Amino acid sequence: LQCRRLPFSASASNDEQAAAKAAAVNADSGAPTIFDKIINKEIPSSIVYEDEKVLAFRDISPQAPVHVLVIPKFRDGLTELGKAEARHGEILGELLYAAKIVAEKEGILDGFRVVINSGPTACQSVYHLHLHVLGGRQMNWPPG
Ligand code: TR5
Repeated sequence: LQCRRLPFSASASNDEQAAAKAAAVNADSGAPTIFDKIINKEIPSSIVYEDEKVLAFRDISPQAPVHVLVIPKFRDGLTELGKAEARHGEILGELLYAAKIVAEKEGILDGFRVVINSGPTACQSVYHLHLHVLGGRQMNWPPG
């Protein structure tokens, strides 16, 4: 299994890239993830938006000028979108709406992309459901 990750900019430090790699796993074990530590503020993140259910923070290895992750504060079994059940419908809607709020705050409502990688074949690396909000440059299609 090969997930090719090309940094959009060289701005991420070697330490940041090493941290991102260290956290990467390629299967859903259900174990706590690095995002729990971000939610609990045990490790710092650059928070863009927060409410009682949702947290949005900048990706450590940005693939576009704006690259924000939107996550549920309570994972509740949502390690990946492919594990969603009917009871998750409300939080899934809230995450999508939070993505729009992030796009508005970041000034990219003219065009932005929301991506969810679900499972190893889609290159998911952190098993706590998250939406990538990407923008600030011309996006291309199809995605890789
Ligand atoms: O590959 P998927 O779709 O699972 O996305 C996971 C994302 O989490 C990647 O884009 C990583 O760059 C990002 N990531 C990983 C870590 C991290 C992070 N974003 C912000 N802060 C992070 N810390 C502190 N540690 C990470 N390991």
